[in-house]
Amino acid sequence: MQRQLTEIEKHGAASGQAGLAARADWTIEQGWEHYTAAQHATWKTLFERQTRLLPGRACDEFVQGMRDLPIGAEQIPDFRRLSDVLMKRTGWQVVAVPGLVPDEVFFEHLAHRRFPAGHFIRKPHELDYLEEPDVFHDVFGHVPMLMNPVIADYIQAYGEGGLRAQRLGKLANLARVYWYTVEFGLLQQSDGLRIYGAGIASSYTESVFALDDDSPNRIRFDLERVMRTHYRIDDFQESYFVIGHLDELLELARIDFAPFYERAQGQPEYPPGQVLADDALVARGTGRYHANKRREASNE
Ligand code: HBI
Ligand code: FE
Repeated sequence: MQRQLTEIEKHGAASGQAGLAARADWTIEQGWEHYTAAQHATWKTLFERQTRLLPGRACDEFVQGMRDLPIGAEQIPDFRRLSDVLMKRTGWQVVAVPGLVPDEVFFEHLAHRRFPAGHFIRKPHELDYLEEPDVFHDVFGHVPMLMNPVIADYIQAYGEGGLRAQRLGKLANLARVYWYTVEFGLLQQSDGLRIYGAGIASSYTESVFALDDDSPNRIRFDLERVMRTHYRIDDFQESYFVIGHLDELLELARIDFAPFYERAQGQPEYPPGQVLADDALVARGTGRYHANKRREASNE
């Protein structure tokens, strides 16, 4: 949690400017009027290349959600306008935050159908990867899926489950489920494998890697397995978990995770790239991409 606090402090400090002091729930004004032409231009660059890439890669629900929202190339979206449309569809709102917020603040928002979105946009030299959620990741990646009633309920349930998991000391287990579904999930559609995770959908390079590269494992989603699997925040995932239908998430939103936490307790945990004997494999990866990275790192 050390890294996260550092990010929070950084953004807390950054948001201190221009009268954007955080409230108790960490929300701030988006300050839409204050975006510069250069910031809108960064959005446009990201929007256009991602919009060219995603047909045939993003799942149908993502495409539909995007189509129905006031999200376009020319400007960073105004959260008030997004919320008007979302509220009517699934009862969600988008609220502005300075960046990462503390876990319990994040869960509290989600449990009340408020999606905290970073109000800042990445710098032109970090178009391809940043660890903190900015407005492009949060709005382009997450908001279209929040137009879908299943995802809408699932993410609310995650917020409620997060508060419970914290009390039980099981946050690490729950966070992995969020990571491998909401952030990096793949969906097996009848016409092929598709992206539904926001971390992939908002990343140009990972949208290609997750679907086309032969390096990562693609493994059928299994709740207890995922709870025990570490993930990477610094690079592409070594394994992606595949659901057969979005309704599987509805099931996850309904069940009590406590017995799964019980079962995972004291069981071994797995590094991100490991394949297990009883995994249902969609595709076993070569592991080449990350093996090369590790080799380069050890030669330095
Ligand atoms: N804050 N703004 C923001 N966005 C996130 O995705 C986020 C966060 N705080 C905590 C957090 N995610 C995760 O570490 C929890 O889901 C466990
Ligand atoms: Fe995210």
